[in-house]
Amino acid sequence: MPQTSTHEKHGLAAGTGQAPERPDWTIPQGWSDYTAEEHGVWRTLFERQTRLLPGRACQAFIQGMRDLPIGPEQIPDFEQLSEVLGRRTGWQIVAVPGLVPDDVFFEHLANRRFPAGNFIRKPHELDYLEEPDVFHDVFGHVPMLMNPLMADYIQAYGEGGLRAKQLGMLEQLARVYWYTVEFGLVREQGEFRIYGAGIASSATETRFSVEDTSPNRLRFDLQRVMRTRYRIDDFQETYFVLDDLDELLELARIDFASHYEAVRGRDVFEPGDVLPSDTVFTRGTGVYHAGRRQPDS
Ligand code: HBI
Ligand code: FE
Repeated sequence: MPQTSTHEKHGLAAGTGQAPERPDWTIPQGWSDYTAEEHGVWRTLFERQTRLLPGRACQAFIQGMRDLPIGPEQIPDFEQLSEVLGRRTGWQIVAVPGLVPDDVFFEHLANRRFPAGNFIRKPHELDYLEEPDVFHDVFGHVPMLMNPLMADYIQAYGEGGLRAKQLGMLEQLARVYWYTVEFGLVREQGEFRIYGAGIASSATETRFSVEDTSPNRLRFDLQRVMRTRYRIDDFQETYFVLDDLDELLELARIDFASHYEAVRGRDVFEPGDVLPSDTVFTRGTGVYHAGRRQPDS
């Protein structure tokens, strides 16, 4: 299977059966325990992505990366990252063993702590993994956390998470996170640029998301996105595009409650749907996913 999302298990209960030592699920990063092979995996992934991202990732991503103590030589040390990040936007990186339960995740984000997996994928799974590892979490997410707009937006997501759960609208909120923080595109000088971490940490989806003729690229619309299912096991069929990263600030400030009520109980859209009400930047051919569907028997 080609590289896709690194969040295969998003939304599922994490860490089944293993009780965490600390209630917030954090663990020491254990930096000195990384092996030469693990640092080597980081280097391979790092070099591949840093070649691909100029001209495909948005300016904020490139700039954030430049300003961080991240390089090809070794897996970054979370304390060093947190020092630079903290000075810029007040965020910290904390180590976790993998996916953590939703409420634990939200509590961290609401307090400007980004939980990052401390492990790295194996050499034979460079393009596919089930849980977010240190490459996805650090390379994919941390550069955008250097940006004040994203910094506020993800905190607001954490704060909104618990409320969404109480309102029974966690699925709707998770779709917004998915189509922004993980798989978001933004227009810059009339071109599509990546800001989503799930794309930025994937070599194949980096190209697919901005260059391929198969996916739809639609103007981001909050209620539309709340009603749209997503793919967790393959490239997205549709990307939602912001006009500007400033839109994240609006999203961070508005109260989602009235939007939940507006979409509650209404039809849900499939990942590839294009609606008459959509602003369509590119209408996808759908060829990629058509070729991957099981033929009717
Ligand atoms: N845990 N470590 C980690 N990383 C995530 O991105 C994550 C998580 N737990 C739950 C979760 N994401 C999502 O299901 C929520 O955003 C809804
Ligand atoms: Fe992620």
